[in-house]
Parts: sequence; structure tokens; C-alpha cells
Amino acid sequence: MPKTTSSWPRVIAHVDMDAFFAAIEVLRNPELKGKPVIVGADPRKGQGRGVVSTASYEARKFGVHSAMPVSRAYKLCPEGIFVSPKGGVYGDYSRRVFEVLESFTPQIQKVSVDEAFLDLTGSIHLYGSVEAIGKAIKAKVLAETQLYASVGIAPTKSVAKIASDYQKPDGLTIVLPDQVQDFLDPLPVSKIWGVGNKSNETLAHLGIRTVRDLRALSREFLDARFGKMGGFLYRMARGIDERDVHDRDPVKSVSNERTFGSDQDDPEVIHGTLLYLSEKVASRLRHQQIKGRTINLKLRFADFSTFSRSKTILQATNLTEDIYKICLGMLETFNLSGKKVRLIGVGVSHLENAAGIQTNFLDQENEKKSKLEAVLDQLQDRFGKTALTHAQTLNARKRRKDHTDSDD
Ligand code: TTP
Ligand code: MG
Repeated sequence: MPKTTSSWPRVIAHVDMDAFFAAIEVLRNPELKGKPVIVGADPRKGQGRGVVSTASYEARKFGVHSAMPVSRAYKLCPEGIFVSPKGGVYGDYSRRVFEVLESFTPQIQKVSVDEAFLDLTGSIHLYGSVEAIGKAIKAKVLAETQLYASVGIAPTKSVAKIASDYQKPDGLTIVLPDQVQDFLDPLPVSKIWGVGNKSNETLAHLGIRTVRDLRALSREFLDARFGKMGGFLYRMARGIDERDVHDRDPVKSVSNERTFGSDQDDPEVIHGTLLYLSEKVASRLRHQQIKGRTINLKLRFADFSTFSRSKTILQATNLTEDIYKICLGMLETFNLSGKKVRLIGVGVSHLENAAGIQTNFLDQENEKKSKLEAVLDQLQDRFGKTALTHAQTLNARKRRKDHTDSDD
């Protein structure tokens, strides 16, 4: 296990509690320990309706699993101990788990009641190694809640998600950056996070069982067969996933980013993309009738190093021109000579309700621009995105055609 993270562009963990509701039931009633516990309405009472929320690992040996009708669970495991779900209690434990996780990093994305992604890139030096922080997370969750977590750590979210499930329960699976492909290749494609039943069926029809099989398919074939999912499958099969760990709360920020198909150092393409993204973000803000005071710029270079800059302004805005100019100013603080850009992101946060903002005398200029851009929005809505747009964006779009993927 490496003692440093120099070979890790990012360190992403996925934490998922083991048999969460069932484990809490065992904590509350230690007599249940080691027994097949099934959280769901008791099928012997009432009409046996309802489904299983979850089952202890002992019950899973009988084939019982989440979302199965309790009547079926009873047939598979007649000695199962059925306990009715207690939402409030589970919610309390869930909050305690997340409190522990938040003590390791502020960059946390809760995915469900018992799982979260953590970006540990900035915290790792406090623990010395990836393995040490993984062990520390598990130990602290256990100490604070008496519950077991499984942890996966990898350079990307999708691989970390697969890794946390890899050695459940009480697992810790670390996938080093140079092991990602070997880890993924033998796995069934159904393990890829985000591949739904429909895609799975299509893949099965094509005789594609493992990630290795999937990787043998060309991008063109995948695009033709799966449409928008094609690119996603192509990237997932190679462990390529640049998605950040973020708080999904849409009211906190509005952002768009773009990954270039090949890394860019042409200033006109970079500036044009910046304008395009500013326009997208501003248009989304205007549609939602909100404005923001903090403008965020994100840059990822060819070596995957990622930087953010932000600037807070006095007067909230949702104007393309304002956002673009501020981003351009922040872009100029980077020394781009000899560097190639892989990804650009533009975001606006510290959002305010536009309707509540008083316009004063100084705002008249802004108001004029606002009206113009509102007209542009309406025209775009009616005639499509390319009907009317800033000329520079259009130029960049043309030039980029050879270089870029679609938006993420
Ligand atoms: P999961 O993490 O999917 O399952 P789990 O924690 O019980 O087991 P595992 O060790 O495999 O992670 O879901 C978390 C909780 O969410 C689970 O304990 C109960 C609840 N849940 C339902 O109520 N219905 C469902 O269909 C699923 C999947 C989960
Ligand atoms: Mg779980």
C-alpha cells in the first residue's frame, strides 16, 4: 500500500452501511444477533402484504433481499424474524453516521439514508495513507454508532461505489489508480453504477457479460446502439469518471462544465467555451428567476490537477456578460503557458431570489442588459439553441467540433 498519494489524482471514498435497518434492529434488541432478521411487515399477521426493506446477512443466505414481497421472504426463510420498520429511529442513526463522515471532510455527497461519497484528497495527509484513512473511517463509525460500514476507496466515484460493495459486510477495498482496469475487467456489467435494467438487457442480448467484454466495443457502436448512454458506458468500462463529489442541493449553486475531447491550449477555444458555459449558467439562473453573488471557475489540466477560483460580487447577477467577464478575470490569474486544459466549469452560488431584489439607480444599466437577454432567452426557447447566440460562442462551437465531447 503506498504511503503517499502522489499517484492519486483524487482520493474518493464511498461509504455504505451494512444491512443498515436490520443492524439497527439488532442493536436495539441484542437477542437478534446472529439470527435471520427481516425488516418488513410480519407475513403471519395481516394478509402478508408489503415488501422487505432489508434483511440481515444471515437472512440473505436464504435468498431474502430488499424489495421482495414479505410473503416470498417467509416462504424462503420461515424461521426469519420479521420486525416492522421504524423510520424515525433509522433517521437518527443516519444523522449520526453522516456526522462522523463529515468529520473526515467537508466534501461529502449523501446518496441515500446510509451511503455517501467523500472526497478525501485534502484530508489524506492527516492520516498518512489511503489505507489508514479508510480504517479510521470504519473505526470511528463503529465507535460512534456501534454499526459496521463498508468502504471503497478509488480515484473516481464510480469505482469507489463498486469497491464499497466488493467485500461487504465490514469491507475495506482500495483500488489503486493503476489497478482500476484490472479491478473492473472481470466484473459483470451490472456492477457499473448507473447501468439500468434496460441497458443490462440490451448488453446481455449482445452477449456482453463483463466489463472486459464491454471495453471491446467501439465508441461508435455504443453511440449507435445506446444513444446518450453510449459515451457513459464507454467511459465507465475504462474507469473514466470525472464527476465531483458535490452537494446535490440545486438551490445552492448552478453550474455547468465541459470536458474537451482532446486537451486544449487554443485561447480562442478556451475563451469561447467559457462564454458558452457562462451563457448556459446565466440562462438557467434566469429561467429560475434567481441571481447569484459568487462566481466560480473550475479548471482541470491535462494531468488531472484541478483548481477552483471564486469571486464574490456586491450585486447578485444572472447576466452572461457579468459571469463571463469575472470568469475571464479569474482565468487570467492562471499561468496557462505550456499547459493544456482538460475541463472547464462555471458556477454561480450564493443565490438570491431575483424578485426580491430592489433595483436602484445604478442598476439601470443592468436592467437594460437583463431585458435584452430575456428576449434572447425567449427566442432561444422558440427557435432552438443555435437560433441566436453570441457570435463568439458560435465560433468556438464550430472550432470545437473536432475536439469535444458533449456536455457532461
Ligand atoms: P442498502 O444500503 O441498499 O442496503 P443495506 O444497508 O440494508 O445492506 P447492504 O449491506 O447491502 O448495504 O439500503 C440501505 C437501507 O435502505 C436498508 O437498510 C433499508 C432501506 N431500503 C429499503 O427500505 N428498501 C429498499 O428497497 C432498499 C434497497 C433499501
Ligand atoms: Mg447499506
